[in-house]
Amino acid sequence: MVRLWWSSFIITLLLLQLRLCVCWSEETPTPPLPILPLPTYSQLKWQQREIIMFLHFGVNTFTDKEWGTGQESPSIFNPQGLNTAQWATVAADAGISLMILTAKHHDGFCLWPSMYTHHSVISSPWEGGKGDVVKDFVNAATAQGIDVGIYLSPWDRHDPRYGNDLLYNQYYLAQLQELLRKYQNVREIWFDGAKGSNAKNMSYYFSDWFSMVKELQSSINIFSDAGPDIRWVGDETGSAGDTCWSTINRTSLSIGASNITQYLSTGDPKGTDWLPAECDVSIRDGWFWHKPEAPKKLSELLDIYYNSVGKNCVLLLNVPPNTTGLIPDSDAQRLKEFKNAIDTTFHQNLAEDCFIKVSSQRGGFGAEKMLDSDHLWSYWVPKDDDGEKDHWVEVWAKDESLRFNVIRMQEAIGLGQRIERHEIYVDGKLKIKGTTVGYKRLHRIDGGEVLARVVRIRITKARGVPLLSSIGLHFDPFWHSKFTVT
Ligand code: FUL
Repeated sequence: MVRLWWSSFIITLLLLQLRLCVCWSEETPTPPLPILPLPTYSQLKWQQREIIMFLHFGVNTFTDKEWGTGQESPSIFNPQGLNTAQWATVAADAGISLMILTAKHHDGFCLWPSMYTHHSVISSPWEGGKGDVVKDFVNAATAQGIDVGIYLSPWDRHDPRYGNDLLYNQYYLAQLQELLRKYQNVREIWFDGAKGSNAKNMSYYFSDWFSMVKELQSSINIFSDAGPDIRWVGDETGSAGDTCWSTINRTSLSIGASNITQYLSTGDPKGTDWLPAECDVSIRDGWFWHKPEAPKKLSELLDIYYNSVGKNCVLLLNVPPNTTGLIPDSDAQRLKEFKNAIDTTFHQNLAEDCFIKVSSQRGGFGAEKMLDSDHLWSYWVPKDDDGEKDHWVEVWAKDESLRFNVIRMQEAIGLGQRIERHEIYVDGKLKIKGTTVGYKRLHRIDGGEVLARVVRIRITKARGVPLLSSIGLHFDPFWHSKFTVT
């Protein structure tokens, strides 16, 4: 009797488990666990911008200098045709979603009527001392749906308080509060680490500054050599390391230190902080406008794009207004060409018309996820329990061979950056050996275009199971075989 009872008990249990299994298998498959550290919401938004416009404008525009002395008379600041709406139109035409203005550069001259100094537009003849470039800039950008950012140079060669830690930090913090209380929704604030070799000794109270910024605007991204939200890439050529992690150890960084540029450029796979890199470079030689200079050639800008955005970074491209207060036509025109070249190359993804094979896939996260328009939250997940270390994707031409010269890969960085090493084979031949991928990795095929039946992307090393959110095969008509990949 007891045995019979036991048997029916066990059978009931088994049936129950079976029912549970059936129910579970009907549930939507869940995403894999993330691998820390992860980006914040604001960092993700920032990464998707890809290109940001920088505007260096101030007394240097009128003195033909890069670093003002701080002794400039405000009377020289007189941009008679200043038109911030033109800046915003140039940015909008270039597809830019964020513009950052030098509210104050190293010379200390303020482009807004700060109540804490007279060294500003108040003392200039422009608009009879009643003008406010920062206000005009914010209004013009907002009118075009463009977000704004502010550069407030810590190094100040004009203010007499510079060199007195307490007084200058109070002054600097007062101006931060002034700007961030007046202008809501500032998306990026730029803390520059530059300081001349003969500058006065000065300790900046960074912790106070950063806390104050976040108190006033919690969704802002703070840029500096050491973050806390965006890091400098370590050079001003618009170029990231071939390996570029968005992760790094912030404790190894300090603002203004010259011996960390290599670490800034590559990041650190073991880093405990999510701190993606921004590549700042100017469309001209100088940061400020100088009459004899001309904008870079389109091919140079495209090299910069592939070396920054194409290596998991955001490009911060400086386009300086001239003494009239306008972005020169030559630069506006070059920006349009730049946007047009990028659109032409990437609007068509040849992989969309191909057969896609993958090494394995977790239910609900198939290969098709790499071909939709969501490059963050829709992704392919290989099985992680099949003992297979080598995960791969193959793109097979359906009819005619594929003609392309650019390969695009994107990781689902919302769940952490994972890929450490990858290889790309074209018709069985190893064409590319790469390392990190991150938000976006672009490979231009050395030697120009190829015609191929099959492209195989192998992920040979990753932190955990790799997650690809998008892949693409593209044809860049501006990429010629005479160029070599830098
Ligand atoms: C540097 C500054 O010294 C340059 O003048 C420029 O503003 C550049 C973006 O950052 O550190």
